[in-house]
Amino acid sequence: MHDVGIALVRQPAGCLADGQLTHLQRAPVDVELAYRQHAAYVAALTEAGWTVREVPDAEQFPDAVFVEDTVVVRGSLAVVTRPGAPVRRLETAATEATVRELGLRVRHISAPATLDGGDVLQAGAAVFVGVGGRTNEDGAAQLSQLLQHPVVSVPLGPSLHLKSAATALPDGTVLVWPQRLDPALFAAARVVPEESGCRVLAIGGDRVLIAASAPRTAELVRELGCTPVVVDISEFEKLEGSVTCMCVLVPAT
Ligand code: CIR
Repeated sequence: MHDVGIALVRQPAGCLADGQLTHLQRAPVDVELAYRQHAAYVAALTEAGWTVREVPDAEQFPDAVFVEDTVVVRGSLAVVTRPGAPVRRLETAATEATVRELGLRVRHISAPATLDGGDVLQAGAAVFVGVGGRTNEDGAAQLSQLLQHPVVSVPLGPSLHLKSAATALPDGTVLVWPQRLDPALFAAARVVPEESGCRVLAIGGDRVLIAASAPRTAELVRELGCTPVVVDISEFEKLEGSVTCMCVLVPAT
């Protein structure tokens, strides 16, 4: 398998079970199982050709494993975020150091703006930003300015992040969970039957990472001509995480 780029990941912390919760009730987390699930998730990325690069110093941050929220990468530019949850803001320092080591240009979202990477959906040339949850209008406007690219603001209903309700297949088709978001917001959309099923991650070629909790969507993805790569991330789902948020893909140019 040829090198398709770098995948940033971050180890789950021993205190993972203390992560932020917004919509779910706290449930017991099996941290040992979480480590194993994370290792299998990383192996799926490696198998797809990604060179895995670990962002260090995760141990003190329960939500550090959800590294996607700390940076938005587009081309050679890395926009270090200002997470909407104040307790997550210190997570960005190690991410910034890592993207600098990779040689990416670094810019920052600055106060009073807030922006979580989980609210930024890049589908083909389009950039959608979910606002009203962790990300505010200032965050969307700053991102647009830093990327020098228009962004489409999407008002969020009761979703943690935009990508809790909509993510994209390799051809740009957006899988939408219609109970949370209007599919008509997107030019090409498919509704999916399961909450976790709208959260897919295109990992190169026709491969699509998808959670084991979304078997019906995995079938749909197959019917649409993609190859579902199924990973069990049950322990991270208890903390409102998904397949999209545990890595940041930096495609080779
Ligand atoms: C949080 O509430 O910040 C974490 N417990 C979950 C973050 C998940 N991130 C994502 O979907 N992008």
